[in-house]
Amino acid sequence: MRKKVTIVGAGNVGATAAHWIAAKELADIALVDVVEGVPQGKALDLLESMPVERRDVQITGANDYSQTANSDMVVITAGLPRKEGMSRDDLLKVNAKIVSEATEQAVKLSPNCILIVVTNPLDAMCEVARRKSGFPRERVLGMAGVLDSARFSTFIAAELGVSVDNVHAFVLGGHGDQMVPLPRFSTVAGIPITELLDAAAIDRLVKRTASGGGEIVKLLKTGSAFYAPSRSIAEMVDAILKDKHKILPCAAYLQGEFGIRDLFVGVPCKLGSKGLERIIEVKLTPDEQAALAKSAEAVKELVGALA
Ligand code: TXD
Repeated sequence: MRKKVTIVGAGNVGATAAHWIAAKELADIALVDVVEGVPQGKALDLLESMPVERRDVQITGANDYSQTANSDMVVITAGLPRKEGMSRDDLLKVNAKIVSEATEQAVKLSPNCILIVVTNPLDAMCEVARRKSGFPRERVLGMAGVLDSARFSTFIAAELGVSVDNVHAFVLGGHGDQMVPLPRFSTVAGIPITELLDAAAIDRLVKRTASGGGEIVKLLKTGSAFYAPSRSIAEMVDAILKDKHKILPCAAYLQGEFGIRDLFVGVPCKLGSKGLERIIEVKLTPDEQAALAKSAEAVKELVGALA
């Protein structure tokens, strides 16, 4: 039987993730959104592109969860953007309610699914989904690290004038400005970038990566990045559905790894059909460890404000 992926939130990120997943023929897709007609319309439009693409994938859209039953994976992108006059905490609470409801509804019909949380603030929303689902940590992951490392890779490749295919960037920590890039583990054709770029250049690329989301928001004016985020979701879906045992940076619930406990933080994760198979721990320098601890502290604060 074909695999099935539910995507909650048929906005920019959710609908474009559906596009990548369908184009790669990874799974049938059920799109869910609260806006009447939008998940139905986008699902039908995408379905009608499949004969041209020559892919056999079923794509449905609905305002309820009836078509999501028995999904192998559920991706949660539902949420509201921050509006004027809204504090970070207000947004946290609004999106926590949305993610909590989405989790509850989705896991009722797909009790064995693997959850991928995308909604911001990412690491805190992962905790909401973990609590609500009651799933073990193997089946609750957050997408952010694949995106952050893709942005870092883009800038490294451009700086050195080499193929993106040669670049492997390594990031830890929370999403966006909480990111902890590790240049000594970021390589070009196996060579650490610390051998190829001076400290000032690396610092410049790191800063651009950490504010990569903001750079896109500034250009778009309305809305935020969605091509790279949605492609990053498809990467995690591919690794899991194809049982690839692929190591990708993801938000995972740490249980003492990297000296952090009971918190979602971005770390290298081996992904396979069971979801999280293993967290890959590396020895950090005191500076890197301190940056990661600071990143974890920010997540802890947000999780504390959830109650
Ligand atoms: O790296 C990352 N994790 C991120 C996260 C990268 C990019 C975007 N990131 C976050 O994903 C972003 O901050 C948002 O919290 C989500 C979704 O971003 P997107 O750009 O797709 O936002 P949209 O276009 O506003 O889409 C959100 C959709 C919209 O269609 C709403 O109607 C829908 O969510 N929505 C709901 N769907 C289902 N159920 C409920 N309750 C609901 N509420 C809103």
